[in-house]
Amino acid sequence: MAVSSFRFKQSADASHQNRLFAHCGGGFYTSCLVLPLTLRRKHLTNMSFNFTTAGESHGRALIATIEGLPAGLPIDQNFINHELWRRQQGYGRGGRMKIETDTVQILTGVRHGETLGSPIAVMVENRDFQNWLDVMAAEKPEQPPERDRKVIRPRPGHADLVGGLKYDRRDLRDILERASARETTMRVAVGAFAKQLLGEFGIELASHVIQLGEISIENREADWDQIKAVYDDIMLRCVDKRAEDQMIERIDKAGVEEGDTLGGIFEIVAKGCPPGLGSHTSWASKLDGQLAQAVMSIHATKAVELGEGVANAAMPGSQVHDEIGYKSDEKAFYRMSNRAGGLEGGMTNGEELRVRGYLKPIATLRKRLRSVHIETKEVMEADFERSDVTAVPAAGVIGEAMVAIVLANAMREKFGGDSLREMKRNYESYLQQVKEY
Ligand code: EPS
Repeated sequence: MAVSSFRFKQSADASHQNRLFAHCGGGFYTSCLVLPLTLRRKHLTNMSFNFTTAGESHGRALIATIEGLPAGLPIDQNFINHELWRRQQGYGRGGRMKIETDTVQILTGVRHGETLGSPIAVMVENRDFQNWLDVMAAEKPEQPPERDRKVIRPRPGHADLVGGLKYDRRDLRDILERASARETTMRVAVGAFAKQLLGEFGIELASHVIQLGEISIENREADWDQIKAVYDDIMLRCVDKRAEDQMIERIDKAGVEEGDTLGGIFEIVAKGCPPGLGSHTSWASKLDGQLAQAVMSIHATKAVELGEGVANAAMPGSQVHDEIGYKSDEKAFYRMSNRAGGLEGGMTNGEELRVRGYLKPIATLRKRLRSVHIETKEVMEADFERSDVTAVPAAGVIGEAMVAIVLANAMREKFGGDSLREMKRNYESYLQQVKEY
């Protein structure tokens, strides 16, 4: 089964611990030094947030395992299910979303509503699997399925062809089942755990759609309250209702009249981050780089922007950099603007974090593009079954999850602790240090 994993490299602290451990025991531990970094890391500390997902789009179920949450974190299953529900909303989704009602089952690592500090395993069943029992069976069928649902005309823009070449599969379903954005269900489930950790420290996330196809909201400087107000919208999670009406019309035109698909831009905002998550000291610890990788890994995302990064490239420095002020009553530094999107030197600076993802249009088109039959090599139209016209609002929810995961990891690396109480103590003491600066 195909497996994707998202594992952060170790922090400076963790590598220090490894060195200490390696030196205290002679021969065996010294030999540990030559093991791959992640292998040593994994067995020595639980101070980073890791997850792995597994599952095919029409297979029996989707699975995720999570490591690195402290013990004693309250977990609300209703919240996880609500986040899964949010990912399924949005005007322009296809027929599949009418079949699925994604619901999480927590299999391990949580007891009586609190984490145990042990690995957590979660599962979401694919209802559609009942319609794919023979096609997706794990065992080799005695007779070929009545309808084999083979994919042999790769879709331009999808993983089909290059995946088939690389993995040497002659039915491209073997590629598309895992390349499908269905996998993001588990990222949202994992992100809901990350959000619950962050919530304990007053960090909240939300997202909104700022562009769909060529239609953009008028004022892109939407504030937190406006974005939070559309958190549960079922249409496009757009703060500008006039633009949203136009977007809906555009989706109807693309989907019904043209058989086409649309991309767009979503923005994620994280409020309440302390200054100093991430680090300027090495490329891998820079939080901006981690955020870009995490959001870029969302299906169909082709560009990531931090703050006003794109517009800033065309402006003089005096109009770009956020001037620094100080609030004596709160003993806190602040920025007079936030064009940097809350990040300086690869670290959070205490302002709102703003991350944008740019999506290309979905690659499964009713208006078929030219492709080549992988067996006969004849030029013909690409395969099509059913598709979403657009998934920009869903991508925003997935983006929230990915940003939450990056932040949860940064919080675990900085504040550690085996229990939530210990982690909170470390956090409070750091805030005091910042205040006294
Ligand atoms: C997807 C194709 C559609 C989408 C799917 C992603 O599914 P199906 O092939 O079953 O019609 O609905 O997204 C989801 C199932 C989901 O949960 O988001 C694709 O090819 O990527």
